Amino acid sequence: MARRALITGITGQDGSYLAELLLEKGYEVTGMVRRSSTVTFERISHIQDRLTLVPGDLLDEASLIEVLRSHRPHEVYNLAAQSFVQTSFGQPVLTGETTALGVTRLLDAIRLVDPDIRFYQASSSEMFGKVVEVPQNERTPFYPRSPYGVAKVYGHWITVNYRESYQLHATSGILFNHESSRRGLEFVTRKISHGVARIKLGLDDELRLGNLEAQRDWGYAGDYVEAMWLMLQQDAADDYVIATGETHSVREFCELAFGHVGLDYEDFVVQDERFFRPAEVDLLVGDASKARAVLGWKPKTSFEELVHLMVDADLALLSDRGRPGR
Ligand code: NAP
Ligand code: F7E
Repeated sequence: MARRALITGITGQDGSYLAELLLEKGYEVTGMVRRSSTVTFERISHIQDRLTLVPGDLLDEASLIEVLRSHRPHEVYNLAAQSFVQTSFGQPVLTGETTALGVTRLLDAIRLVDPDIRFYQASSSEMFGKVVEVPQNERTPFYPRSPYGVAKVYGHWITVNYRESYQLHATSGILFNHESSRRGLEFVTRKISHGVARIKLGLDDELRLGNLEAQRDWGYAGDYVEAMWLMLQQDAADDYVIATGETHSVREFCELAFGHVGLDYEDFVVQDERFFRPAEVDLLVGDASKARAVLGWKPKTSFEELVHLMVDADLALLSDRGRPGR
């Protein structure tokens, strides 16, 4: 019998890669999608006929219970969230309702419908925020710097709490930034790769950004969804950091991305106050040695390869040759 998986957030970047991976592994994949006035299936349109899409929303517990009752998944991957840090400053309550309390609603639905379900929570390096040690591992204390980060800390601890209180197989994957050609246009990496392509093709003549000195541990989303799956195949649920172990600044990302098409970023990048945050996360770099030892996971895509694949994909997209790429 095929294993059944439910993915919340299937229309997002990670949801689309995870759905591809689980289909390859022979899973029956159900994706929960929320109501919207326009179609949001662009990232999954190439696999849509192999998926079952069901309505539901992390803000509505009854819808979660109904999805679990009617599809009876063995594994639930909770990828849905209000995931943009900048928006969380302007919409802190919505962010808390979705990204924090949404996790409890889903865990409670699992407890009621089928406590044998294995659960994955999409936790984040944003929980480390103003870091208290470098690099960050599973034991590093949290110090979030945005309503998003605060909400993810809640999501992390409620996952641990349901594991310990009700013996659920509930795992928290603490993933550092991971990117791809399917990244939302508002996140800095995609904003840069898309901006570079627009400038190269003569569609724009500048790129407005915020803090160029922020440093992140950037990996490739396709590599990271494999870690999510591996976590749910372990006998015992646990917490894992997933990262490359390298850190680079936004400035370095710009330098490589513009350089890839023969341009100098300093000729095009303009700093704009609008893109600075009330509180910043200056430096993130993860230590994924536990994931390597226990899961046998390591990243396959280098920083340079990531930057190049994103710029190439946006050039192809804007030159009208675009496909859902890697
Ligand atoms: P994303 O592209 O922003 O996708 C977010 C998904 O959540 C979308 O499918 C969105 O649906 C859905 N969603 C939002 N609010 C919802 C609600 N109330 N009910 C149901 N679904 C809702 O995010 P991502 O980059 O794939 O990230 C996946 C998860 O990992 C998120 O939880 C994120 O916070 C976390 N995370 C991401 C990273 C990263 O670097 N990418 C790192 C660590 C953790 P619509 O299409 O309808 O908007
Ligand atoms: O910002 C700086 C910005 O929005 C990265 C989410 O997936 O990863 C993501 O959160 C850095 C920040 O991602 C612009 O100030 C400069 O320091 O791409 P970002 P994020 O905030 O790190 C974590 C792990 C998550 O969990 C989140 O869901 O880049 N930056 N100039 C800019 N950022 C943006 N967005 N736009 C700019 O113009």
